Amino acid sequence: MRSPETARMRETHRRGDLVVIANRLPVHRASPESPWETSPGGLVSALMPILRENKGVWIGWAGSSETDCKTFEHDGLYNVPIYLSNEEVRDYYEGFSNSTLWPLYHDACQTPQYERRWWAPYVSINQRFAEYAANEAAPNGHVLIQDYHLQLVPGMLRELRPDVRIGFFLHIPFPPVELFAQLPWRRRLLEGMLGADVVGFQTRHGAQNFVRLVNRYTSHRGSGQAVNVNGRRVLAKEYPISIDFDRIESLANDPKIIEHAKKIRSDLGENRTIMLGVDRLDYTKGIDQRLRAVNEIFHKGNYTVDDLVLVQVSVPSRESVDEYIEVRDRIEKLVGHINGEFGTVGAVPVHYLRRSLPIEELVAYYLAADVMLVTPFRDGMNLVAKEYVASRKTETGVLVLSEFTGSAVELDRAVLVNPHDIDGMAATIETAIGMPRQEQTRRMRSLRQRVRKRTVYTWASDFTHALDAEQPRPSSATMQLPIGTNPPTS
Ligand code: GDG
Repeated sequence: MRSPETARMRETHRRGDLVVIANRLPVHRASPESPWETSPGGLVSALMPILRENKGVWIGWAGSSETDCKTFEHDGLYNVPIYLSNEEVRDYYEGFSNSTLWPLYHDACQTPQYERRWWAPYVSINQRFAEYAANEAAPNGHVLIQDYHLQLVPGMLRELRPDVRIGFFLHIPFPPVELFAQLPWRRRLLEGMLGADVVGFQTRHGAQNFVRLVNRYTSHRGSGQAVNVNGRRVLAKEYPISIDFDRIESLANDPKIIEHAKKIRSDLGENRTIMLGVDRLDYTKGIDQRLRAVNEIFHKGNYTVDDLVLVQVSVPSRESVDEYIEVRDRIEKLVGHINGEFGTVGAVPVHYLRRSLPIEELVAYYLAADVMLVTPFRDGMNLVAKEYVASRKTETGVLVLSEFTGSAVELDRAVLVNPHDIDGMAATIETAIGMPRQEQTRRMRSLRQRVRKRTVYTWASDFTHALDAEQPRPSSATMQLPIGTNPPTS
């Protein structure tokens, strides 16, 4: 039963008109006694603004240390935590989501593991999320399901609640037929996604791959952006995600942050060119190749440690997955190698910060950086690239961007690189370092126009409008869940 407090909050907030389901809640806390804090990360950065405005509900896992699953409000948003046991985290999250799907969808840049024992937990956790959502969504409400961890939820939720509008958005790339075909569970995943009214991707390529795969591996037929699922139309389309441009720009205008940026510059050396990398510590982000390219630049000898410095901010991520431990070791060895070889007493070529920084500090680094290095092997979008651009009100600075990011589609005036080509990348970074001010401005002005024009608000409004535009669902009232399946929400 709901507590009177929960019922009151639900009434005042018109709770459940917009429900977001994601693997993680958008908040975390150090211990059950500590206060909740908003978490960093692309998904959270992208969705918080719309939810705050719509007083939404967010359903997600609260993290391993949270066993007491009660609904709570934080920062204007209802959080509905889902409990996962240690074994479920191992199999559904670290296993199927992050050791099968994540590497496969990122061009198999690490070998995907196809462990049969991870599939059943993936199915049952998806079912749990679907049941929570069925319980939380208001009649005819909107449910936005996020990302690769939850690809079966659209189909499962449609079974439970045919009245709600279901949107599914994939934040990571959707792979081409030849790669997806490897998956032993390919048909089930495609059919799960087809439970949505709108299936959104970061790029047109992703949407096209999806329709091709549906035609090849399911009994349904699609053409262009539409798939016919037993007479129901499913829209498969690109909705490139973005950032809150005004928020980043106003941080970049904040005198305290500008002061902080000046301090960073004077600490690092006024005459040095500052290069910056900001990433989750993930093997897809190409941090090791970036370091190899920087190593190559110092080797070539056109620049010394007195001319050039790289600040690499790496936010720890998925630290219990083996491949993440390995990439961290590789990166830390490379940093040690470069600093050992090219550093002097009092100056090192690479400053490596393995921690999450407050957004204000991050923007101070964006302001201080002359050259921003965003070099993933594959990335759904990459919001860091867009945040750098939004911070550069002076229209100076150079964005070096991997052509394998979703952002490269819109940000084609960046300096594009192939992260697999270390020599090419080193040469291109040297060009960026030496780029005349006029050329920097020409490019940055155009990049800023692009990012300003399509913000996270545009993304949210395009996606939810598409959801509204799809044919109306049968107007039945909320379906009752079978007795015994109602999850404990309060
Ligand atoms: C996935 C997809 C897609 C980073 N360090 C700190 C910090 N961040 C924030 C950045 C940015 C976000 O995290 C990172 O976003 P990305 O887009 O680069 O990457 P993923 O986390 O991999 O996100 C990606 C995204 O979803 C959205 O759809 O673009 O392709 O992989 O907003 O600012 N924030 C703070 N401190 C840090 O140290 N506060």
